[in-house]
Amino acid sequence: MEIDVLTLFPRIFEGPLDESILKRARERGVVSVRVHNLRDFTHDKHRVVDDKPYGGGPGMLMKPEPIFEAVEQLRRADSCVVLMTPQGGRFTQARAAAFATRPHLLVICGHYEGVDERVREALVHEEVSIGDYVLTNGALAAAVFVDAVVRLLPGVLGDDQSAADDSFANGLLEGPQYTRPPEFRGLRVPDVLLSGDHGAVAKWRAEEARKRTRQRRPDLLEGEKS
Ligand code: JD8
Repeated sequence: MEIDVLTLFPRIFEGPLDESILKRARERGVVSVRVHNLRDFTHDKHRVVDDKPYGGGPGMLMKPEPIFEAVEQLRRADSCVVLMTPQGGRFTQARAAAFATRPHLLVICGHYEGVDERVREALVHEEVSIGDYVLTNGALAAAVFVDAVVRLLPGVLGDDQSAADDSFANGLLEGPQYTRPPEFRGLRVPDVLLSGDHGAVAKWRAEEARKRTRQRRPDLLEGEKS
């Protein structure tokens, strides 16, 4: 997969993308991520990327020209152009899996109060919000988006951390998990996990996952009526 990201703050990406699983995926050539500074697509002396909203109001908008210039230069016939915005549909595991099948993602990070509407009308295929809280701009949202999509690409996760087991992939939260020692400060690991009985362990985990999901995220159980 190839991913191009357009932002006014390229450095926000460099940290997250250069660590751990994403770093390995890039080194292995599973994904190629290029981060572009939108200012590099201006032509004026002061490299201006924002302007005042018509009709008045607080703050500034991203002006259309640099975004059009960048997208027209970077997009291909098979691109999916994504805009990070609080007005987008909620990003879910199912949407991450759908994006993971695309050969090329071109991700536009909003900044300031947002982007000129003609960017949406003419360039954007999908608008995505990562959740119902307010961020200062779209760059961190885009880093979250890229992380969630890339880890689903074939060959990124090892067998021992397969994406199929994830919370949300199976629609349930993970239950309690323990590692050694069997007793720590008087707190014991449940006997069933030490029993060596794989059937009993699987049954216990399934029950605990369901219990935790019912208590904390009953919305995830909607439609199967518990
Ligand atoms: C893009 C500008 C900030 C938006 C004034 C301060 C996503 N889940 C999410 N929450 N917030 C964003 C997001 C916020 C953004 C931009 C994404 C561009 N801002 C502005 C309008 C109101 N604030 C997001 N994805």
